[in-house]
Amino acid sequence: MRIHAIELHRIGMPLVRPFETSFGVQTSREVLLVHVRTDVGDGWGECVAGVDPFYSSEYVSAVEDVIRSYLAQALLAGPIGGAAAVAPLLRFVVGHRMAKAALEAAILDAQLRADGVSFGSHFGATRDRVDCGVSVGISPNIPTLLDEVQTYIDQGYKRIKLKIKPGWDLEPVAAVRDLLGAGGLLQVDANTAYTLDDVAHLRELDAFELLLIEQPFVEEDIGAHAVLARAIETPVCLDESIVTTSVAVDAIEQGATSIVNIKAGRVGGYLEAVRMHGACLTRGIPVWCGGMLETGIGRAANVALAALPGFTLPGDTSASDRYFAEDLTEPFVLEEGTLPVPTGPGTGVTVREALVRDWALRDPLVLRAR
Ligand code: SMG
Ligand code: MG
Repeated sequence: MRIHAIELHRIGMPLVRPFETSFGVQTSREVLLVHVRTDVGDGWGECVAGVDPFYSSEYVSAVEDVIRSYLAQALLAGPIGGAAAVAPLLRFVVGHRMAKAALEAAILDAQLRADGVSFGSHFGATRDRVDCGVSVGISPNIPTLLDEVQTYIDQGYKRIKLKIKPGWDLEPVAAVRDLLGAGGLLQVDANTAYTLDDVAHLRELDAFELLLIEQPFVEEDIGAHAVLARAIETPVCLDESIVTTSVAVDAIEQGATSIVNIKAGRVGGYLEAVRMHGACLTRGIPVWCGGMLETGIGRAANVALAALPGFTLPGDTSASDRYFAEDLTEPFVLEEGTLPVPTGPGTGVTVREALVRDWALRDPLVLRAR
């Protein structure tokens, strides 16, 4: 495959409601899209990096810069062996996995569209619909939180995830457990807001029969999560810490994570995510598909990934209307708590290029071989 051009589009999309986590409040999604033009056709990829380096060290402007300054030329210089060749070609740059993942996704989309193969078949999907959970931000107060959760229950979501932080944990979790009743699937995500000093406090979450607690400590402190996992009954699940398959295997072996949140952007691409799924499946470790407020482009690929057999827990694969009044592709609509796995070639969705233009925050950056 020969890549003629890599176009970087920066789009702003308002969120239907603010999304608050332990590290900040977001009211819009500023997203970087990669459009590749190749000799076999076009492809689109979405970058999961946020506008600020708060969830991860990567952020949109850094992604744009590393693609422009380093990554693009490695792909434009000559013919490449398809999407599988992208990660090896980009290994000379340390880290920057979200940037690499977006490039790989766009190239994979172009390749699979040309081959007439869907992301799901290429990954090894074994289901045609996936169970969906929803991530619920930190609320101004408990009644507002319960109203929001009730809306999602009414819509049919199969699992609720609550964002927590010190000062917003036991009380909201108790209230939502009451609302859901004993059998309702409930989990929490701290986005690194706690430290080992909080172990006794976090142990109090054991009373609420949670599916898991996600990433209580900073990403580098995998050993601290192993300490917590020994001290509490609630399963510990790593998100931010898990940046490669070998890190995942190491964290599993240390007892730091008994469930893994897989996000393709965080691990450098869907192909690495599929490898990570395989490593977890072999070890009997359940996985679920994380989310990064994706537009329909990233959501389509996530739903395909979540259809693999080891994804046994509902993912943060909510419907388009959880975040956006209008999506960049045909919308993903929840049906009985599930979303359909796209079956068309590539991501299987069509990018509404007029919207990409309407919502552009600046002119696209077009990169060609030097
Ligand atoms: O796409 O529904 C989604 C977002 C799910 O909570 C979610 N993601 O740590 O898992 C996580 C967060 C990271 C994004 S916060 C900007
Ligand atoms: Mg998380």
